[in-house]
Amino acid sequence: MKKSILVLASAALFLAACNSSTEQKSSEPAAPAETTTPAAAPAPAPTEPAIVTLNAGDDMKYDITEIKVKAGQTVKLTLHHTGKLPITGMGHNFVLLASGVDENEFAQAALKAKDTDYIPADHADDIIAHTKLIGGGESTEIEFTAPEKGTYDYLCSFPGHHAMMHGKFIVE
Ligand SMILES: [Cu+2]
Repeated sequence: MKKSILVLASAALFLAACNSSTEQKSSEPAAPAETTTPAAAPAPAPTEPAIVTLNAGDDMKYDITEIKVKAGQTVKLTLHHTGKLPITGMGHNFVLLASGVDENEFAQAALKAKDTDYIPADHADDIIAHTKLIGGGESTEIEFTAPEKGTYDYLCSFPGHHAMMHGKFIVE
């Protein structure tokens, strides 16, 4: 009886040893892969400017509704009015709103700012950058620095246009 217990015990020990050795083998991590990519360092602000060309015609639409740039990047944005209608009937601009600004509320305020081409002076803090208002056949260019990472709204603040003329300005 004693002998058989001993045999069992040693068998158990042997099994345990076997198990642990195979377990160790299977759980042993594979040879560490060569790390070819260096640890990610914060990217410096890009030195190349982002060139953005936005077209809008008499159909009251921007041709681009998503613009992507990098944080801190210089943005050179050109707005072309490809239509024929005059500024009084079909004026277009580009207004980039600050983070968290409600597009509808801003557009409402812009309605009352006819004297300043629908850029409401009392909402200056809501605006990161904007072009002047232009009519058919005209172009205008602005340059500004992209804000911090995030998604921002842009719109045309001419009365009645923003529902059709708006887009996302994505800073990566
Ligand atoms: Cu417009």
